Amino acid sequence: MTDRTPYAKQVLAAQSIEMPSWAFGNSGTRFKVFAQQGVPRDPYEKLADAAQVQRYTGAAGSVALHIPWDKVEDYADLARHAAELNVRIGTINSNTFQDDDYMLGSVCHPDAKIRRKAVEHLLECVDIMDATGSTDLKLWFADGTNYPGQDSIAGRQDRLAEVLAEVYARLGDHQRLLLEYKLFEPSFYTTDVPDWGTAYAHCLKLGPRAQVVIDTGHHAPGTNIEFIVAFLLREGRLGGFDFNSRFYADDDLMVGAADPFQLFRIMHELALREVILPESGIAYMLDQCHNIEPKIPGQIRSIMNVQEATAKALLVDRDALEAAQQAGDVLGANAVLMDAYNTDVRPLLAEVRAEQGLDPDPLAAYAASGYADRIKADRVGGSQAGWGA
Ligand code: LRH
Ligand code: MN
Ligand code: MN
Repeated sequence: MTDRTPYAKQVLAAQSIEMPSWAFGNSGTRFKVFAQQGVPRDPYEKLADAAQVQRYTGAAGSVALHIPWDKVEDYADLARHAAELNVRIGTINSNTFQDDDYMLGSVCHPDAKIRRKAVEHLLECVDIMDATGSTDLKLWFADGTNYPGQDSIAGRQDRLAEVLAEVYARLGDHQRLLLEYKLFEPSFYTTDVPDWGTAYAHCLKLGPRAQVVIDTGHHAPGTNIEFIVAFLLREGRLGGFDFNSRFYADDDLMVGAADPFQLFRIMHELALREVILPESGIAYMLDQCHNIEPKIPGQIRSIMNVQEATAKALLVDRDALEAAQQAGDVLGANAVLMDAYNTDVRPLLAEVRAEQGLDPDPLAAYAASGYADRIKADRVGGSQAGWGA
């Protein structure tokens, strides 16, 4: 049996997961946003909090922005601030779902004037990418309908295709368009980008720099997400992930909290193809809200959960797996996977951290730092993540 530990350690030391700026602001459900003390008052402070996660995990090197939640005067200055804090600005997420104008949709709206407004916003997001050095534009559309007959299903696809083509044409050669799908919500009858197939078909028409984003909370119960991962990877159209976990719908809970085995199965498909590291071009992001738990520790825990699933996936004995598969040894092949999943990788990750000069226990180190008390004292009147704003 090959000792996969040195290889796993090497990959884990270089892994980087992107944090969402919105994880650091107040958030909640449509019933209530619970305000926590010390939350950031502006995007600069969100980056400062994100930098704490990077400081204690060493595996969270970038922060996704959401526009206009993270609107600032000078985006180049925000990027400089990020660099000083040892983080980078990552994906730029557009927001065409919170204006009254978008009641009947944004890029699929029947009225060309509303579609134009949405396109202008998306183009502004590309300007922000230019200013911050971000390479990825992430599009999620809340567009859809609530009632049969409300609008033309096919007509809405035509409008969507037209808008996507205009935005794609504006991208630089080094920039990508990442299209995210979601089964339902806020629309309940039709959703204009409801699944990976629809997203994939639009991306194919656009060109190679259009790729699909998998938000792990955006599927019907029981969906085999690792199949989608394997398929899109094979086609070169897997752009990235919005990691989170769900018990029911789009719960946005901490990744790996609800179903760590599913996260492992996803990471296994990625580990097999050796696309865990940033050079692979796959954007590994968290898309979560910490409604009732403290936010910085919530992000630290999430990063650790991804690291644990990754470590287990990297430990899968691929030679033994392949041999069992070739031999038609169903139970043997399954056992190889389960052996890796059932390994306690926490000591291995503690070693990886210690070798990087980090505390082996990121949560304890953060708790001991006194940062949480400092921000509670210093910041009064923090802002909301955007949800319920
Ligand atoms: C939509 C979504 C999308 C948004 C984010 C805040 O449910 O997953 O990625 O940008 O939540
Ligand atoms: Mn998402
Ligand atoms: Mn979501």
